Amino acid sequence: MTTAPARTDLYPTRGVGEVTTPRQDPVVWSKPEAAGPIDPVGLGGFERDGFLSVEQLISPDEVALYRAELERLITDPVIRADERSIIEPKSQDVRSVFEIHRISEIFAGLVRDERVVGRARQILGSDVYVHQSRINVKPGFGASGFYWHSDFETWHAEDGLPNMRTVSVSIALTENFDTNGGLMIIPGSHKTFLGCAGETPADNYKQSLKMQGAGTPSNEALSSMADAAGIKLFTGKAGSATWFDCNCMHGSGDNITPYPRSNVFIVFNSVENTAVDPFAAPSPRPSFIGARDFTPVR
Ligand code: 6CS
Ligand code: FE
Repeated sequence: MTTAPARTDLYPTRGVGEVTTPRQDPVVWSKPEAAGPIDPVGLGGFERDGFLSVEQLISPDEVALYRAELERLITDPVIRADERSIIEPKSQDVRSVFEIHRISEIFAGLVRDERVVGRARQILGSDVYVHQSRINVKPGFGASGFYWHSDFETWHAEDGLPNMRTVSVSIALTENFDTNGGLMIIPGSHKTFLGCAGETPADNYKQSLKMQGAGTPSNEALSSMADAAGIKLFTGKAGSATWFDCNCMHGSGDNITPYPRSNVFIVFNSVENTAVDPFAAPSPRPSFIGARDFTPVR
């Protein structure tokens, strides 16, 4: 009987207990002098903190275009019934729509925009493809947030991404105040991988995209990370953007204000880091959450 060749798992997680592993990968994969939209100071900050803010990535007119497209998508009953739409448990509003770069030509154009994909190529030092895209509506009046987690922990465990060569961008489509459930990141947390305790349940994504269970840090681990480095809350006008490394420990609070915190969230993965079998899950997640088409963005 032939057994599968043993493979290296650089970032063990979802075992019996919590285990930390120092980051084994670069943060910025391109050379400092590499051409691209991010200047050397910006790249240095991204390497140190794990994130980079752009005050105005897209113009107010472009925000209006994408807001209108978001409204069209979330009010379309066909989209609402699509498995790629996640519904808010309480209000039954649409919470997120995945794979918007395939559903919407308008959002596909944003993915190909040099201001967006150019920054991803510069950080990842290679051609890139979209591992995941979504719009998060986060309407007011009680939309729930996302508990603390590292995206890479999930993308490694459940989607089979081998290395930390993945970057996310969250582009604000409504103003992110300090009150309406903005993104919070622990600076520098991207440099340590926190392997979480507890096996991945079958079909975990059906629960985790509403409220993540498996793959979240213990109170002790979270406390020591936050005590050491603090917590940064991202605010900004519509059109602002936050780029953050796949392994940042981040989360966002509920939004009980009347002001929605809508964003478009695009995850670029290096074509040198394509998904293999999951490292800690019984089976891969559906391709609308973890892409299996590695065609580079052109
Ligand atoms: O599981 C995921 O892939 C998604 N979940 C969260 C809370 N952040 C990253 C990603 O969109
Ligand atoms: Fe996340």
